[in-house]
Amino acid sequence: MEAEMISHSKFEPPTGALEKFNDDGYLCLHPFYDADQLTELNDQVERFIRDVVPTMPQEQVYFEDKADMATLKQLQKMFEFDEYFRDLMENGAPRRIAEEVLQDEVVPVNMQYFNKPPGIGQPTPAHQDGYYFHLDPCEAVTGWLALEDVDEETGCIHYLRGSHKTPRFRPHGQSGVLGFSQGITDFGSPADYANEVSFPGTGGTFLMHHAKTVHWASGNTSKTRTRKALGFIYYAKRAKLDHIAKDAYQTALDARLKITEMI
Ligand SMILES: O=C(O)CCC(=O)C(=O)O
Repeated sequence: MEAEMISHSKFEPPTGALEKFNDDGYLCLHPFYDADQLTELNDQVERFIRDVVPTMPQEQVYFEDKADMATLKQLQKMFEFDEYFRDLMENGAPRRIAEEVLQDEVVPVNMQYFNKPPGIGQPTPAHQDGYYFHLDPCEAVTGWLALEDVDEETGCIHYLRGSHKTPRFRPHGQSGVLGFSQGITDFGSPADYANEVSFPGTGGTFLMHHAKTVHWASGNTSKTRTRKALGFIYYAKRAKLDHIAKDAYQTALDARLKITEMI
């Protein structure tokens, strides 16, 4: 099925996007999708949750409370289960921006749904995505699309400007947070907060960050509002995946989540 209103072919990244991305380690584009497009996207997400999620393996569906289906917090690999989201991932504007900022062809790797349910949505620990991508060189991006208005109360994204420029990853360790299993263990110094930028915004706002950019979000303390978003992960073609390290990491993670009964 073709996306109905999401225009794919016409999109061109704005002038200066590459320079800004290279300087800061992220981009913020808004409004990226207008109100009609956002309605379409939200309708499709609702359909996916109703019709497709029940057919997905449990490793790819995370709940804050797995006894309560209303607390759905994260979905993995949406584009592998559904034509609409495959088309969006493979042919949509996020891919065009990824190609521009990585200056390469890209490989679509993961499309995720992120929700922080009201009152119980947990914080996203500070992390660098590349730490668990296992790429050499670490050339990859994550796009993040707000499906609704987001602010500090519901848990907007925070970036550490320029943090993608450091040659090594920060030390990471198990965070205990389902869906964000690794967090930076020495995060939180005044130097960390000196370059902090946060992105409250309206639904349709689109962010993209480099795989080395440090980012985090607080939990959702609103009693009534959700915080729904889509994530788009693309690897640069020149980035080589260490399959052995990646598979070992994924197998250990899935086993740990099952043992601890988190999934
Ligand atoms: O949605 C969030 O809170 C965090 C998303 C994230 O860490 C990512 O897309 O890399």
